[in-house]
Amino acid sequence: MEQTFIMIKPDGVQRGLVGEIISTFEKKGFYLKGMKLISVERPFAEKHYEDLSSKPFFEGLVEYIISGPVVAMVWEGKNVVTTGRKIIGATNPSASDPGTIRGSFAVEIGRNVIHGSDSVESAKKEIALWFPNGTVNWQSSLHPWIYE
Ligand code: IDP
Ligand code: MG
Repeated sequence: MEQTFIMIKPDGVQRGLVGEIISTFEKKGFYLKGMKLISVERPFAEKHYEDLSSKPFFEGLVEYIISGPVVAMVWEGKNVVTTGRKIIGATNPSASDPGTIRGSFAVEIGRNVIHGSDSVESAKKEIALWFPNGTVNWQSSLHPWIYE
């Protein structure tokens, strides 16, 4: 089944939003397949955001991601990449719909609380980068109550 990489950024951790964010994905019916609290070094953050290295905000973005611990997670489920992005909301919280994570909990684009992979391909890349030793293979006993 499809997987996505979700990261609660340092502001989300500092602000005590970890539980609520995990709960949102759990209650939706997605399965947690990997999770760790980790402080990343600058070169790792630069690698994660390498596609944005030419952007004027790149330096600030890297500073932001290394400013404190983050929660890195792998979530699995049908259409989890696209649906995960909908749950997260638009990049700029000013444009994020109410009820989305960014729409509910964030104000500024540079403090937008959470990351989610933007495609199945980048999810695979990001999961390999953040979880080089793989993730946990398990299946919820609730599966038939969520999927027909
Ligand atoms: P995404 O997180 O919604 O996928 P991206 O365009 O991939 O958005 O940008 C990655 C992150 O870089 C954003 O979540 C945000 O924290 C930051 N960012 C994006 N655009 C800007 C900007 O114009 N100014 C400051 N930070 C930005
Ligand atoms: Mg992105």
